[in-house]
Amino acid sequence: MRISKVVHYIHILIQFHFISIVISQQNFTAHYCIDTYGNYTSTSIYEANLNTLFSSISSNTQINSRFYNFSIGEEPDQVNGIALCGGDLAFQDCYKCVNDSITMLPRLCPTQKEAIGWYDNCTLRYASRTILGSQEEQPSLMLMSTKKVTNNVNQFNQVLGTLLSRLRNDASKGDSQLKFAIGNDSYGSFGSIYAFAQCSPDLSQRDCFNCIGDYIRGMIPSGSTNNTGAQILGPSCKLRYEDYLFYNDVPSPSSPPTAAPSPPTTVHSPPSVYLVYYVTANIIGNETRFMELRNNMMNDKIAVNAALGGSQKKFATDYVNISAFQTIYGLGQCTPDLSPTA
Ligand SMILES: *[C@@H]1O[C@H](CO)[C@@H](O)[C@H](O)[C@H]1NC(C)=O
Ligand SMILES: *[C@@H]1O[C@H](CO)[C@@H](O)[C@H](O)[C@H]1NC(C)=O
Ligand SMILES: *[C@@H]1O[C@H](CO)[C@@H](O)[C@H](O)[C@H]1NC(C)=O
Ligand SMILES: *[C@@H]1O[C@H](CO)[C@@H](O)[C@H](O)[C@H]1NC(C)=O
Ligand SMILES: *[C@@H]1O[C@H](CO)[C@@H](O)[C@H](O)[C@H]1NC(C)=O
Ligand SMILES: *[C@@H]1O[C@H](CO)[C@@H](O)[C@H](O)[C@H]1NC(C)=O
Ligand SMILES: *[C@@H]1O[C@H](CO)[C@@H](O)[C@H](O)[C@H]1NC(C)=O
Ligand SMILES: *[C@@H]1O[C@H](CO)[C@@H](O)[C@H](O)[C@H]1NC(C)=O
Ligand SMILES: CC(=O)N[C@H]1CO[C@H](CO)[C@@H](O)[C@@H]1O
Repeated sequence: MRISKVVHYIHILIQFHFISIVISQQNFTAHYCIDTYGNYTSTSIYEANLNTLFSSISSNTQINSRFYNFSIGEEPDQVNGIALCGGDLAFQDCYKCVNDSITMLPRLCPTQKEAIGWYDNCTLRYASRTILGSQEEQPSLMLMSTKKVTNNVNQFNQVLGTLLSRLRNDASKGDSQLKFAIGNDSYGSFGSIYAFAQCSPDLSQRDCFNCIGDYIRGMIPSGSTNNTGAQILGPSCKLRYEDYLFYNDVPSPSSPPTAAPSPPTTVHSPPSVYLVYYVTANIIGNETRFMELRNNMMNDKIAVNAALGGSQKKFATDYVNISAFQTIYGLGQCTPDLSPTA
């Protein structure tokens, strides 16, 4: 899990009352346990169906896929699931990630009929309702590098914008097994941008295009950014860019061939400090005000208070009420050996 190499985090958590969220520290990058569509008990048919499904996956050692779509049982106890790996991932890494997911997710969400978990390498979702083919942009989370582009910000944004819209086009033109694109470009002599876009391949071309488009706008709200990296993880699509090579640089990602390829070589530079935003639903009301409240809390209160911590603890939490029913929760932490300005 690449994100586990991130030593310093700032988390923001926006919590709605109808959904329960747990941040997993060591395993998933994040996961959501969703009880909106019901709960199950430990002797229910739903649980039996879930277990049937999991054992059919974990006992299968012949999987040549990066997209798992499954459905077990009859309504109202039907379990529908989708697991999706990065198009740059070798099949054996994909299988391992899916196998890890089916172990972890029901453990973390032992009663909720619906759940979603993201690893860097794969996403697992299951639900009692039909999820195949439907474009869903929430729950999602955004992670943003706190490292800033300081030179040629305009050129950076121009190159980034062009690269992301190219990947949006390329990914949405994929087939029913793979909707995925990676690419890189450089801005002048200043640096490189590497980017990754992927949709669940059961999405239509149009839905994929829209999903990635909305995430591009979420990532670059006013059409301009100075973050050197960011990513948005969602149920139906995933978008990420960094100033270092973070994916497996496969020459021509295509539909899975019949034989599993050997694992591609990977270069991972250590990521920098990350801001993490968890968003469980579309922002209700004034988005500008939301961003303002969020940024003020993170930059003025949490970052400052965490930095003021001693050599044993650099940690701060805070929250701000947006309205009577919507609250932003924030958490910031550095390893305590860092200097306050780092
Ligand atoms: C994720 O995939 C990479 C290859 O891209 C692999 O090296 C790594 O071990 C995988 N991570 C986990 C937690 O399986
Ligand atoms: C599921 O259980 C939680 C508490 O365990 C409860 O708050 C929630 O309302 C339940 N959901 C449904 C749809 O019954
Ligand atoms: C899948 O996960 C199970 C449970 O964690 C483990 O026992 C099994 O060895 C895993 N299978 C593979 C092929 O990794
Ligand atoms: C894209 O990345 C590859 C591999 O790191 C590198 O060889 C190539 O020069 C890069 N291209 C641009 C335009 O940055
Ligand atoms: C999902 O699985 C069902 C049943 O196995 C299959 O008929 C269907 O074609 C699959 N859909 C996709 C998009 O792979
Ligand atoms: C990055 O952009 C923000 C908002 O536009 C601005 O307030 C900040 O000063 C910029 N940071 C750097 C290092 O340029
Ligand atoms: C949204 O919030 C911003 C900043 O608080 C404010 O300037 C703007 O007028 C608000 N827009 C609406 C439609 O209320
Ligand atoms: C925020 O809302 C909660 C619950 O609605 C309330 O208890 C708390 O006092 C509010 N805090 C502030 C700072 O307004
Ligand atoms: C691979 C890994 O990090 N597994 C951890 C998942 O989380 C549990 C409980 O927090 C740990 O015990 C595992 O070691």
